[in-house]
Amino acid sequence: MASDLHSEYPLTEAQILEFQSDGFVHLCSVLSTDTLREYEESISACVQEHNPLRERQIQDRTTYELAFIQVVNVWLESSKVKELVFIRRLAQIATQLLDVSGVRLYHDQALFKEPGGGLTPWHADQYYWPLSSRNTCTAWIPLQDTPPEMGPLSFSRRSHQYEGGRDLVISDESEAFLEKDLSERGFEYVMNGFLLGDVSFHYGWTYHRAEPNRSNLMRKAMTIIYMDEQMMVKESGRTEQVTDQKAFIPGRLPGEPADTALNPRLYP
Ligand SMILES: O=C(O)CCC(=O)C(=O)O
Repeated sequence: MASDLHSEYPLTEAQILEFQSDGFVHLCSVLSTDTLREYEESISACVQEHNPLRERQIQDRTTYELAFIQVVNVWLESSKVKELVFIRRLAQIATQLLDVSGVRLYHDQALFKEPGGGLTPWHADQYYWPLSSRNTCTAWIPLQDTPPEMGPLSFSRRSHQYEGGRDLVISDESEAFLEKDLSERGFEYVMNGFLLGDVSFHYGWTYHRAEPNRSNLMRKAMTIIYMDEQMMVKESGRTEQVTDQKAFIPGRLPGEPADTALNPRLYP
């Protein structure tokens, strides 16, 4: 097992402040290329086995389905992938960025954008989450170098402070509304390529998107979603949040801790 899975990554005060004020941070050389090559194979095998779009012809797909192949809680499918999701270094970074005492897993997802795959529309993840506070973040881990033409994750700087559009599901409508609204309000669009080993972290309320994959290679990314270890389940009438609650915090009711067997504490 690679040593970077368990040692800590020294974050500077400036990087923590950048995350908290911009809503995201792009960190370089967080994981070694050897580590990622080792895990890429296991994640790809799980995506191939559980690909929910296998039977869906391109012309029949929705915008969401054209954006990526999505497989959730991959750690439950493979002990190898579980090693990566439980990686101490990433959970330590999430804990420090969120400035909390520790973090639990909300869930993980592999997001593979196919060659020629469409854009990921503007959205904020927390729209979907029945969670009581904003202390959540996602680590976006590309599994190969991801230059702009492959559709790296991109962000709207400081948009986690902005509440407009928070009732929009990922869709053509969220893309059209937020593209115009965020730019008219002066939020800066930040799109940079990633090298293998780079990892970005963004708050659950930070608006983000990804360009289409214009290359002829699969854009493979693994994501790990962390939440404050003190997180509670929030009362919600939103269908997507009720669905998420059943899938990712099964058996817990609003007002109870989000600490089921699917939400192990990953740090400290
Ligand atoms: O990988 C993508 O295209 C989108 C990823 C995303 O929305 C996320 O990780 O929150």
